[in-house]
Amino acid sequence: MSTIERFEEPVYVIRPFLPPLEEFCEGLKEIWDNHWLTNNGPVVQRFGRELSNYFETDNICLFTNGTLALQIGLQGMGISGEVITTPFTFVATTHALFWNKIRPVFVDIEPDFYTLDPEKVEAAITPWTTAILAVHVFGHACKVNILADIARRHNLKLIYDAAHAFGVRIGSRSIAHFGDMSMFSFHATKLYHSLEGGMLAFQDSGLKSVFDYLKNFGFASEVEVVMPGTNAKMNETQALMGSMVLGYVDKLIERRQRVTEIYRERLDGVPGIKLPPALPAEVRYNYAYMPIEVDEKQFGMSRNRLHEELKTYNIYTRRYFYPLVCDYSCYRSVSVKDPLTVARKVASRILTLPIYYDLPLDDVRRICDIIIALGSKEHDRQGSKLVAEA
Ligand code: T4K
Repeated sequence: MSTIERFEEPVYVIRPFLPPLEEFCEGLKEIWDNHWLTNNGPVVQRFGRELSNYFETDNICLFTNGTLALQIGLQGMGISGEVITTPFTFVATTHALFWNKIRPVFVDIEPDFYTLDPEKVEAAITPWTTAILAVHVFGHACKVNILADIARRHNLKLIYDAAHAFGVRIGSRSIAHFGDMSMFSFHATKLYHSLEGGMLAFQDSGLKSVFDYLKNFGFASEVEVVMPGTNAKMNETQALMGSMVLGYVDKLIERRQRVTEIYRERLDGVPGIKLPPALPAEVRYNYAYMPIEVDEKQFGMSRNRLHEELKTYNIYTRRYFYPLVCDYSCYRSVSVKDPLTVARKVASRILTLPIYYDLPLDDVRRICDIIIALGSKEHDRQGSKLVAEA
């Protein structure tokens, strides 16, 4: 263990990709020249067209962040009553429901990819259910066909929190084309970002004007406000960054794939470390996160201890997503009927490892070696303790 050195600089779970500064400064000149900073300026409009091309649909709408996008999306679609959703997500998924006075009905996830378990979804439908809000967590595509079938049979809207799923494709189509609506986050911590930002992609083109009103105070003209909207507009600087990062996104995904391969090669077979299985062949993955599960008994130490021990090596992993959303104090009063057996187990074991574009591949190997050594050291320690006790 002593031979593996601590990282001199902190290694965080992510590090945002930034285009060359000169490129960004060059782009800023246009904004300076325009003296147009927000409120659907020319850079936002151009960025919208670029994203339409990327996602192969005109039915998109840009926002200042993903949370407001989802909140407004739910409101614009008129979702109410109960919505079946996952507790294994970032808290913003549930917050968006609550801001719309919608009751979340938490059901379990499936153990391989941590997405909503369709069987549990179907069992939780009541006369008050209006929609399913599923999350492509870590960029893992949900079981889109099965969920679509359930939604169709029960006349429910199918909405995806696709915050992690930029660049994911299923077969020949972008993941944005599945379900009635999908929300993408362009937050700095995402593989693709616009500093902060969010986007809705939707099937019903009639929703476009509703979302546009809702994100801009409901203004239809200088003298007409048609609905009580809010302010959730993307600004020109966000759009500039988003536009630039879009030019690199294939490279970013490619590089993350390489990082993931090294993690998988190195950690596969390590006792007590579980990696997600390969995704179905028709899914083009984006390598958004690098989740592992830690089995305390087999690995030798708990997930929480590994998380702490890694900090002593200057490695800052994250326990995405622990605690489950329903266990946060603000949601503890929500009645949860499903025992959430899988979600609870996963939340107690999950650890997301550093993954980002400029993470040197040797650093990835070193992170793996440190994890492996920590587990073996603990096994040795426990072994000696057992021998001593005997
Ligand atoms: N739905 C889902 C499923 C989501 O995951 C999210 C957001 C949303 C909805 C909402 O979308 P947005 O409204 O955010 O667009 C982070 C992000 O803030 C959040 O966007 C993201 N999910 C969530 C999974 O992760 P934190 O609280 O973990 O972030 P923070 O500040 O601790 O950053 C994580 C690490 O990243 C830090 O340890 C250091 C590094 N970092 C962070 C920032 C902001 C940098 O190196 N540079 C930076 O600029 O929530």
